Amino acid sequence: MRLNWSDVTPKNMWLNRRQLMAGGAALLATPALARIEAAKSAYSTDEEPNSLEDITSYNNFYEFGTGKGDPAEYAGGLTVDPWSITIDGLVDKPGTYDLADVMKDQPLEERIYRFRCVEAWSMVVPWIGFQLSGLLDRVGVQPSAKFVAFETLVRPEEMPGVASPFIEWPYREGLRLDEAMHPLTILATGLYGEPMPKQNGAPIRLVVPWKYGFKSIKSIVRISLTDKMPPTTWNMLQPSEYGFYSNVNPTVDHPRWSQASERRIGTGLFGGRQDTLMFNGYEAEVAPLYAGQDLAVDF
Ligand SMILES: Nc1nc2c(c(=O)[nH]1)N[C@H]1C(S)=C(S)[C@@H](COP(=O)(O)O)O[C@H]1N2
Ligand SMILES: [Mo]
Repeated sequence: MRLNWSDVTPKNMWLNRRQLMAGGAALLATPALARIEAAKSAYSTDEEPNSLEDITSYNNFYEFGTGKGDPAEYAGGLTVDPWSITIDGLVDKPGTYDLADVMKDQPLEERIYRFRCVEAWSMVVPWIGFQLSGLLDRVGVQPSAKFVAFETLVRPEEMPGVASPFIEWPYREGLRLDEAMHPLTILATGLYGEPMPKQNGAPIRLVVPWKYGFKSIKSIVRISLTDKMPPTTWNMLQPSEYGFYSNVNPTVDHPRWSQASERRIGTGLFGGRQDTLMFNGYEAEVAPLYAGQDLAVDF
């Protein structure tokens, strides 16, 4: 099932949430919530999603601090409405677009994706989002464009972490154009059928499920089409440890730790350790993107 943003606006969803809190459990099945949960995608894994509690309490979002609990503790003060995204560079229709305009006519789906952090933990997250390709098609990518660069908001008065200069803010990420256009690559605006929690990158963040989690940049305010490989935050910090591609690859270790296995967050005392899959399990879909590349060199 496909949803348009006009069917499920954040306003409706928040309204439903308020009704839900005022009216009790009987209102759980309000139409917008029920419909958004039903929007399952063929790209979803059938693995059990992590709990909302896991997904919203164990985060990396350095704009709010480096601790896993910092985003949940400090992101509450982030203003996410109004929100606009500047789309510029090698596009036919550059401009600064309101979030509602960015999402206009883009079909929303629920995508249950594996998510693998470079720190060797993983989760399964039921995202709500739309394909980045839909937005890029709408703004018109010029033939000379080869890469897409992304930037996160920098708002010191709401983001205590940006006072620390160890990252050269804004947080930046990038994809090759064919990676950006791949149907698995989404801009996510929610999870578990609700608008994106702030600690997870409200109101709109990238999700690239076959790459290490740091590629999935949060709270995006700029998308630029370029003809040169753009600088990216982790590569700028430590190029010998973090490459531009950062595809999940159990055969290419991080210089300081193995990438062969991962700890699934929330799976309890007995186990939770599992083998990491090539391209995080999305090999059939994305391996052709890298035909002819040596992934130990292009890590
Ligand atoms: N702007 C921004 N985006 C970011 C990060 C960050 O610190 N700042 N952390 C990245 C890392 S390392 C990971 S693992 C994921 C975590 O996403 P989650 O908290 O929704 O699980 O966000 C990525 N996106
Ligand atoms: Mo990460």
